[in-house]
Amino acid sequence: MAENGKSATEKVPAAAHPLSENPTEIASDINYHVQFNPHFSPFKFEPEQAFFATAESVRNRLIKRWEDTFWHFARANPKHTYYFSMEFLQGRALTNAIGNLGIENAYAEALNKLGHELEEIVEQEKDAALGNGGLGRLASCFLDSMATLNLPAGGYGLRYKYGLFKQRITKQGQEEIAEDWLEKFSPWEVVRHDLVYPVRFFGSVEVNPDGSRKWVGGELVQALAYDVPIPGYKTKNTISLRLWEARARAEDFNLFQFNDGQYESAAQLHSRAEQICAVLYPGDATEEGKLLRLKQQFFLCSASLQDIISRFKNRRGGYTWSEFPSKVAVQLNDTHPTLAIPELMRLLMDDEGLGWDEAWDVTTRTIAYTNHTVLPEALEKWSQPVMWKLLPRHMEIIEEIDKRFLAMIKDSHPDLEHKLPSMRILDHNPQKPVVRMANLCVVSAHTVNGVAQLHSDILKAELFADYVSVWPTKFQNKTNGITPRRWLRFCNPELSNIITKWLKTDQWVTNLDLLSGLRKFADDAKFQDEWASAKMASKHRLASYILRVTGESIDPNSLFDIQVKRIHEYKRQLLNILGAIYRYKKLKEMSPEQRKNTTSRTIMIGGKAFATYTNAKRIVRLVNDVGEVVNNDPEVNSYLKVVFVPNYNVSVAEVLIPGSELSQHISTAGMEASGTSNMKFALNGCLIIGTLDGANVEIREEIGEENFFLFGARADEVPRLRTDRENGLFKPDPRFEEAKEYIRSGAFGSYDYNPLLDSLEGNSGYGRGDYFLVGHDFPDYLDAQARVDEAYKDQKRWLKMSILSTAGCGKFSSDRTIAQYAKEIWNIQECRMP
Ligand code: HBZ
Repeated sequence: MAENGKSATEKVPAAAHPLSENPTEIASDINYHVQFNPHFSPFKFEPEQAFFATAESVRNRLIKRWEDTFWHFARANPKHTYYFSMEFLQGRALTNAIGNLGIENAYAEALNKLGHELEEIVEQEKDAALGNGGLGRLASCFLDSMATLNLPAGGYGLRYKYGLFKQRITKQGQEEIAEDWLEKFSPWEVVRHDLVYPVRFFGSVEVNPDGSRKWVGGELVQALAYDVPIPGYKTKNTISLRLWEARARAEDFNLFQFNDGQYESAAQLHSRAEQICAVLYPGDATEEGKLLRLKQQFFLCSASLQDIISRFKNRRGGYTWSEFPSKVAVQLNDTHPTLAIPELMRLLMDDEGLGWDEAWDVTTRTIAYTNHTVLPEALEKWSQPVMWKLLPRHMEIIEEIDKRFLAMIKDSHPDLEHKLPSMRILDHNPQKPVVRMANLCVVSAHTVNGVAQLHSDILKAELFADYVSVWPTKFQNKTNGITPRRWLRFCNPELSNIITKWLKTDQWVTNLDLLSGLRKFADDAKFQDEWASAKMASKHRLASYILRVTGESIDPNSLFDIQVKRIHEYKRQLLNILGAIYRYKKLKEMSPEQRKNTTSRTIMIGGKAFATYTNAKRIVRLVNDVGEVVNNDPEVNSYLKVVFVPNYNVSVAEVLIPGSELSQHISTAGMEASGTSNMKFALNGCLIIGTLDGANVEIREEIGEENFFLFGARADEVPRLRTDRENGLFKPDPRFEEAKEYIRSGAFGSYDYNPLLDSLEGNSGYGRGDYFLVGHDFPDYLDAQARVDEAYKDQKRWLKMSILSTAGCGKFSSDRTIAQYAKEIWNIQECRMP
């Protein structure tokens, strides 16, 4: 900021900004970008060129609001939240930006004048897939809500060159291809050449003459800021997602070696810096892979904290460190950014000269932690030797936190002393000494939250139970939410228009509770008709999409049944496909007359399997193999189709969800922390078949149990069922055996599915014993599916259930979630631009 607190653009009257909403002027602005901001050869104005020029034109509008928001926050000087996340699954930005600015029609008309269709131009944009699943998409929904609620808040992440891989389906199943979202460039990001911070790795710790300690030597890389604007809906507030890129310094390029012909070693430090932001989740089977992941996490934490501290020190009116927590809130999106804890301690003590107690007070009042999983294999544990090597000073600090925690428990909670081996941060197991990141978070954060009520209850009763008596008020629940802008208003314009028409207001877009006003029309024949046509329009769009990407033609009059999410055994895509196999077998056994009485279904399954997760990849292949047989079976294929939707990502979801009628959220109870696609589907009038898991529980409460197809064991029954099974007490249902046997018979090709089927057999053992209870829940699942078939035959009843699903989704707006974080964890207030 300049000394008088004004920006350069405030002092000098800005040149006329191309902010007109007149389509002719917008068209000329787009033309201007084609001509004077060229990225392609002249005279080319294909959809791709039109996309980049349109995006740049839209971005310029955002830049003005963005800068104004920045100065508004700087002047008002409110407390600010920083959301630290290794993932942001932003998807495409164009529709969202013009939608939030309320200028869709003007841009559509402008593009028409230039010979293009907006719908087609929008499709040119590559998804920013800097995330892997629910956790990353949640972060992006949260940014949208923070901006819309005018909160002083923003996100920090990494600018991965290759985001989540692109999935190609071949006869062998899934193939991974690098996703080069930056192949050309991103029209949305702005590089801040003035925001560069040094980040160090390795080295050693030295003692200063006064006894204080400092971290010296090692490898130095630079973090360079790239900002992405996040516009709020119907507000001028535009906040930032700041993504760091790792760079080596020019002086690290060894010119001497290069001139000597040693090209690779000359650029060694450059290539090591580039590795840091090369890919999201590099494989971590090797030691190098683990080290790289840890480097990524530290790089995010260190750069972001240096940036926050620099802003804090430069703010108006000076500062004292004890005030820091009343100006800064840091939210850790799972344990991936846990190193923010020792890094903040280090910066405060070693760079700013605070003592331990003062630094600890500031750190613990600043940082809060969200847990997204109870799966033991997903709870991060870093090897102590690796940590000592990469971050020696941080390990000293972590040791001290651990030591003080032990002393505190021995002193004030002696009854818990026997629990210390599992409660403490450092696990000194001589075979495998590790740092338990979740424990470090629980000990250091002022608040720990789960992401749905059931999940938060499980955290308190199981995973973090021992800590509850130490800090009874530390644990909270914040049920996840989704942004109604992207996930209804923009992805489903037909349904949105009907909702606005019948509610006589579009205020539901920012006050989703208003959807409950639709309940009174649930039986209205006219309303049901309109609802059905909107659904049909989306089903047609989905059918064309499926035809385009798979070559499979599906019937919009069949029931569209969808399960899309990361492929994981606990999410039980296997239960779904076994159900489909059983259905196919029964259809084959029926007479043509009997088949006519069945409900025709199109089962769509999509999702990516982590490259090294073998069973998940077998599931992908099985779905494809089943589809190959079923879809080409003329006896049956007008009653059943099974389609694997390739390369599931945010923009594919935006086509699938509006066209869905039934969606499957069928995880083993207690294992899905929340789920968020369940909310997206229900919001779009799709019925759910599901277990009592994660947010399903609350969705069912909100929309009414009669509108939810429930089945399966409950979370509190799961441990007993597993023990029963270990004791040989499980009696499989014959239908389950029949479905598995059908696969073994070779009905779906010769690929060896035994390793996958074996996981469902036996009573215990690694990869055996049906840990996820597919066999136990199978009969109940089939019964629930039979109830679905019956319900679908009565379209009036089905439409009513569909309307009531949407009407009950008010609670699941991320605006509600973020308002709760703001009030109950961050203590921040809105700061709206006039
Ligand atoms: O976070 C998901 C949960 O599985 C889901 O239930 C919840 O709705 C969502 C948002 O709260 N968790 C993830 O997506 N987790 C990861 O993607 C992940 C990534 C890297 C890891 C571990 C987990 O090392």
